[in-house]
Amino acid sequence: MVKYLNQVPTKNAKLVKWVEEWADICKPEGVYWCDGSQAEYDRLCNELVESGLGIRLNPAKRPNSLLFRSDPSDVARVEARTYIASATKEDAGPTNNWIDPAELKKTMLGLYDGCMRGRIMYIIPFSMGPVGSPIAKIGIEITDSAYVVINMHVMTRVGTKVIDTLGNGEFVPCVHSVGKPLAPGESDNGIWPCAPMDKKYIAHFPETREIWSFGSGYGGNALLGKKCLALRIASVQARDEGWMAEHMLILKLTNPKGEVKYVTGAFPSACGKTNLAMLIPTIKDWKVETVGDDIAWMKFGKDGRLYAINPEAGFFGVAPGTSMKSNPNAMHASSKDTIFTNVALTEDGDVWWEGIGYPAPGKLIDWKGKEWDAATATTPAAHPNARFTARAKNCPAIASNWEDPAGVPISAFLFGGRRPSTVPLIHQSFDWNHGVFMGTIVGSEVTAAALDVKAGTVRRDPFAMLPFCGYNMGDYFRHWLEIGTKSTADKLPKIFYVNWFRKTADGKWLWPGYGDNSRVLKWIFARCDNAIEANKTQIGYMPKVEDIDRTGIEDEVTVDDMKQLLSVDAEGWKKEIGMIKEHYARFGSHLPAELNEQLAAFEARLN
Ligand code: O2Y
Ligand code: MN
Repeated sequence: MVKYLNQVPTKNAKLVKWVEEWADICKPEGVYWCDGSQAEYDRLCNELVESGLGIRLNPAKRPNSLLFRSDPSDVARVEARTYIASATKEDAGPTNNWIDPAELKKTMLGLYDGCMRGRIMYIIPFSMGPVGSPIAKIGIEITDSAYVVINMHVMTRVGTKVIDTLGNGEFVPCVHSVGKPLAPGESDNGIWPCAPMDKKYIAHFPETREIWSFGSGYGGNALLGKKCLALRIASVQARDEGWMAEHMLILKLTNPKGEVKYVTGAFPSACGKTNLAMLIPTIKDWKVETVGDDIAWMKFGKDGRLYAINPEAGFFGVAPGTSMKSNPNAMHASSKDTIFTNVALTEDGDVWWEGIGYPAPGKLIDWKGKEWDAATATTPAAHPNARFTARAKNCPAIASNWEDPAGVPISAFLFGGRRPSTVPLIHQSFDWNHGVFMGTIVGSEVTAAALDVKAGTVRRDPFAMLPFCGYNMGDYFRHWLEIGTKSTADKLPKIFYVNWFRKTADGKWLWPGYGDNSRVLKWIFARCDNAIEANKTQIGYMPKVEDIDRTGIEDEVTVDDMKQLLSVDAEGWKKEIGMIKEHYARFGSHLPAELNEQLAAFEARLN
């Protein structure tokens, strides 16, 4: 018999039955339906602080903000424990971990049995996207973690309004447990609950659109609306329904005349995606505003253009490296109402991390809860994947129309990676299929010897979707090609490849990056209007040196630097061809013929 702690807010019989079935399996102390209110958020924050899991930061420094420290085994997404349990291994493709869904469900049901003993089962109704938007989707997450509930409050739209919109409709069922039942009288005692690594599972069942997560309380493993629903499951829905679920930022670009264009961008991790989404232009009278920093859902409008929404409501940003120089808007967004995880605590109750832009103010408590002194420390004070969970509405750069339920019309797609050599600052595809080819070869150069790969090797991350595509990536390439047949070239976004990370032969950065990336966005804006000529090269259309606005940085970036940044490194690309062939070989018969044609044509242009 289910013990409800508050009133069941829905008459959706399928939803109530599903919740009661899971309550029977997980055996929580009680079941609580989240209403998404501020009062609920505040109460859960207070309970988390009283339980010793959360630390309330000094309200004079960080109003309404908490700090959490996770278990050292539970600090990031775990790709090795993330599964696409589709009907066949071929459906998951060569880039995903696959397990037979029946076998995985059997294993996980064994783990879920009684896993919530001594805990509350929270039911979180959430909308990915503005509630009621035709592009949005509703999920229901069951979790035994109050930390997950408060993070979902920030990252998604939660509560009664979602239940009302759902009515008797369909939802994506998401089940999460930290995997640490409590014995009678036992409590967490301020220790982050989770299960050992070999018991952690982040499982996706694409055919039934289900998500089951067990054993981790951290980020993408536990906040199931983000990577699990909005990318892995949504990518499958998008394939089946003719739309796009992409790992892309969305920015709004306004020129000095007040004309607006929207741009999305897919970049592998550690390429400054959040920084680009929030950049402050260094060129006069240009404005960049943020619509989203991580995920874009795009559908065709009646006019044949692609319209994007940001399915999220907050930012789950990496703290280390975020500073008033690299991203002032993220610093402001996280100045209040923020949940910090695995950053360091200062003596006066504020937070600190490596790369925050000023030295540690005295002694700290590090992310493991130990005393930390910059003078003697041998380990970082904040975990490198420490995070801030901040509300989008607290970001000064958030666009006034970021929640438009119709979405915003997209003029350009950007792809990019960290490429110290070969790839120029910017080039534009000849057409849609050539742009898709560019997306398939996205990647970053691996430099760290410790990663057990040859330095200079490019780690491919097609469309920055490698860990997030819920089906065979070869078929996902096909889906991109098909999207290009659904509209006309004048309506489809133009496709660009950018590289902010080009270095000289002696290892110096050629491009200043950050706010100066607006100079490249200015060229993109003009190209979208067909308002500027470009050089046609073997790799695509490229700017003339004088067409990248260097006003104010002429000394820092010389004409010679620009020539290097905008040159075609034919020898480098010839070497790249071999690597692309190896990369494509992984997809076997699932690789669309059009991409081999693009590759052959590229090779011919280079010779
Ligand atoms: O490590 C995690 O759980 C978070 S991963 C993440 C968070 C925000 C945005 N993007 C990512 C990512 O891995 O792409
Ligand atoms: Mn991401």
